[in-house]
Amino acid sequence: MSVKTVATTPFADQKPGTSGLRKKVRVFERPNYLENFVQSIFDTLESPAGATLVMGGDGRYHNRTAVQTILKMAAANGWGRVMVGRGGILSTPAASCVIRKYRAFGGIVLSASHNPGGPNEDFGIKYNIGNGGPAPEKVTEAIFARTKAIGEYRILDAADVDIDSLGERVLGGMVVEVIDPVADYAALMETLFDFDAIRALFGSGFRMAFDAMHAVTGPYAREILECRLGAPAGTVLNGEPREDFGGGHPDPNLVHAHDLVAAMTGKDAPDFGAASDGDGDRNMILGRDFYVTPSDSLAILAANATLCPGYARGLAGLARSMPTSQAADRVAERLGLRCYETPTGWKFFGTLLDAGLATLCGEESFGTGSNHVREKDGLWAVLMWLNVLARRRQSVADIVRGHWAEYGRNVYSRHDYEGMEASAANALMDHLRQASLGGRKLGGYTVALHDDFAYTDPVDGSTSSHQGVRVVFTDGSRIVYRLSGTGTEGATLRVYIERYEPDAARHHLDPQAALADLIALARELAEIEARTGRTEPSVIT
Ligand code: VG1
Ligand code: CO
Repeated sequence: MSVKTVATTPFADQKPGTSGLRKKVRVFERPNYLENFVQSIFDTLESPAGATLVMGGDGRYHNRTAVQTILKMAAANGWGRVMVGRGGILSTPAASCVIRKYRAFGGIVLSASHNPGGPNEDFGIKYNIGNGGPAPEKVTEAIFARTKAIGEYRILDAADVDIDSLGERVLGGMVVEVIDPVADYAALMETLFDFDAIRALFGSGFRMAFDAMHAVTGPYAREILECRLGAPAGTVLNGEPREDFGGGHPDPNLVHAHDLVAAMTGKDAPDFGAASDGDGDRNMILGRDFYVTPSDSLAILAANATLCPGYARGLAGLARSMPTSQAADRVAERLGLRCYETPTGWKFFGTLLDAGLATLCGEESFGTGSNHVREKDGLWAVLMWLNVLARRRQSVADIVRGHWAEYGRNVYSRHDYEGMEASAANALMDHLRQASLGGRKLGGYTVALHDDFAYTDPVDGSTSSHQGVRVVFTDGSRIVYRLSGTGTEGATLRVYIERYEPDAARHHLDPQAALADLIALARELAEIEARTGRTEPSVIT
C-alpha cells in the first residue's frame, strides 16, 4: 500500500451552502470532484497527526463509494483513526453524538438531508468540528478558498475496507473502527427522557406512527421506539433505509410525508405521528387530524421541558433562527430567559450552546434540538414530545390549543417557490433590499422595520450579513424573504409570514386564511408574479 499524490485542478463551484456542499450525484462522480473537496477540508484543518475523525452518512446513493474514497484519503493524510458507522451509516445527530462522546477531532457527514437521492439526484458532504456541530463560517470559507487553489490530493492505493462488520481494521497507518450507528445515540436518549413513563404510555394503549421515509432514522426509530420503549411492531413506517429513499423526497412536511398524513387522518388514527428526514435531523409532529408547526413545537417543548429528566433543572436560554416564529420568544419571556435570534442554519447555534447561553434551539424548517449534541435532532424532538405526552396525558391538539390559549398564537406559514431562474430570484431579492419601506403604510399595516438581517455572534463576535430581508410591522407581524442555500438546481425563494393572534376565538382558523392579507402583501411587495411568472408557491408549510 502506498500513498499516491494525484495532480488536480480546482472546481469553481465548491462553496458550501447553508449545510455543507450539495450537488447532483453526477457532479460528485466527476473525476476528482469529491477528492478535491475532501483534500481541501484536510488542508484547512490543523489536525494533529494521529487524530480521530468520525464519518457516516444517510445511506443515500453514492454514500458507500464516498466512504471508501474518504477512508483512503484520511489514511494518506495522517489521520490516526476513523470511526465509521456500520454500512457507512450515521444519522447527522448520531454523528454529532459520537464526535462529542469520543472527543474526536471532527467528523465528515455525507448527506444532502431532505433532498431526494439516487443516481440522478443529490449528494452532499459537510465537515463538523470537535464540538460535534457544523463547521462555522470561518472554517467553511477557508475550505472554499482552498478548493479554488488546490493542485493535488493524497490517497492510499489500497483495496476497499470492510465497513459492514463491527470492529477495527488497519488501513495503511490508520485504524478504521466500524461502530454500531445506533448504540451511542440510543444511550444518550435514555439519559435525557423518562423512558419508564413513555413505556407506560405505550402500555396504556397509546398509539403512534413514525414515518422514517426510507431514510436513515429507520434503524434508530425501531431500536428506540419499538425495542426499548415497547411501541408495537409496525409503529415505524417505511423503516428500511434505501439509497433512493423509495423514490420520495425524504422531507418531513405535509406534502412529502403523505403516508404519515394519511395514517394520522380520521377518528381511528393513532394518537401521535412523527416523521424525520433523510439524515435524521428534522422532525414533523402530528396529532390525530392535527399538525404542529415547527415554530410552535419549539415553544411548547420549551414550556414543558422540565417534565423531562434531562431538562428538569430548567433551561439556560432559547435560540431560534430569524425566520422562525416568535412563539418561542413568548415562552422565554415568561420563563425569564433570553431568546437569541440567529441566521438560518444550525451552525449559528454552536457558540451559544457551547457557552451555555441556550439549551433549546429551533428552526421553522422542522429543526429542533438542544445542547445534548450540536445538530438539530429529529428523534430527540419526537422523544421529548412523547415524554411530555406521557406526563401530561392529554392529546397533542389539546396541548397545542392550551399553549395558544395561554400565550396567544403566532400564526405562521412558509411559502416556497422552487425551481426559479437564479437571475430572476436574485433580482427579486435586490429589489426587496432596495425598496424603501420604512414607515410606509401597506394595507392595514405600518412598516416598523425593513432591513437585510445581519448577525453578530454574541460569543465570538463573528458577523454574517445578507441573511434575509425582513419587513416587520408595528403590530409585530412579519414577512421575511430569503433564498435557499441547500438546493442544487435553480433558486428557491422562501417567504415566511407571521402574525400574532391573541384572541383565542380565532385560534382555530386555518393559517392560510388567517394570514391571507399578509400573504397577498408579501406577493405584491416582492412582485413575485411579475418577476417570475409564479402565481402560487410550490410548497406551503
Ligand atoms: C434549509 C432550512 C434551514 C436548515 C437547512 C439545513 O436551508 O431552511 O433552516 O438549517 O435547510 O437543514 P435553506 O438554505 O434551504 O433554507 V437539513 O435537514 O437540509 O441539513
Ligand atoms: Co436534514
